[in-house]
Amino acid sequence: SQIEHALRRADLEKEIHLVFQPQMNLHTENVVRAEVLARWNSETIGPIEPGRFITIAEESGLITDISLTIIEKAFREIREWPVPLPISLNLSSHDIISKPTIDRIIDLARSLKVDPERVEFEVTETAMMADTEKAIANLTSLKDAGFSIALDDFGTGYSNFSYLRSLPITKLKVDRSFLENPGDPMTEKVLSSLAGMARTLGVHCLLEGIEDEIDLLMARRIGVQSVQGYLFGRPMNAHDLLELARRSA
Ligand code: G
Ligand code: G
Ligand code: MN
Ligand code: NA
Repeated sequence: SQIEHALRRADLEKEIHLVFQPQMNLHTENVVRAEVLARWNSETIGPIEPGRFITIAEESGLITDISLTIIEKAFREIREWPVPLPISLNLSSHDIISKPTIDRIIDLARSLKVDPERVEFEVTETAMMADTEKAIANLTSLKDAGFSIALDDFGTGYSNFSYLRSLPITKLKVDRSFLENPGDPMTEKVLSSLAGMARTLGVHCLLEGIEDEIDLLMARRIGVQSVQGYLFGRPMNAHDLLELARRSA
């Protein structure tokens, strides 16, 4: 495709940049972390949505370079921040099953002197399905190196309790699709049971997709620890993120 061709020829260092979306502690309303989201502005075809270019990169074998470029950029960025705000980074399915990629990530943090305690990786249930055993082994290596792991898009897969318990995760990120019908009585029941699952597993729970006060009240009722969504901020540049973090502190 045209996008794949442009991606192959792209100067990733130059054409990919990062934006950051704040995650707030629900009780204090401080910024407690930021999710790193990649943006690709192709020199030849203009801006392409990450949902599209990440998928094409996975299908065409370009994802490893792209993921490592994003991760290295993020590590170099956060070293310069005046406050040690933690981040989370999305891993794709290929990254999770590739031991060389995982080892490279651990090396990068070491050589750039980034504290792994500041870095969380987000993985989806679907991304792990390709090879669950390898995924668990690699995520365990990341966790042993000091990184934390969040299960992204939680609730949209088929994970049962015993499977979830076998994963080296420290957080569940409840998918934002559950907030599409906040007026529906079923919404609160479903969200409560997902948050209850996090409590039973003894892991942190974040609710995504908070767009208005109604969503925020729902988050408070179901009892999650943190929230993310347009109400607190769209993905933004590092300067704006740090300013927001400073103001909320
Ligand atoms: O910001 P939003 O439209 O930016 O992102 C769309 C989708 O692309 C989300 O599902 C998000 O997880 C994914 N995405 C954004 N940045 C990255 C990235 O750096 N790596 C991977 N694997 N996925 C990303
Ligand atoms: O979980 P995932 O990595 O898929 O989430 C990142 C995506 O979610 C990005 O595309 C981001 O822009 C989007 N997003 C973040 N907050 C909100 C929100 O409040 N509403 C909607 N509709 N999308 C959001
Ligand atoms: Mn994510
Ligand atoms: Na998600």
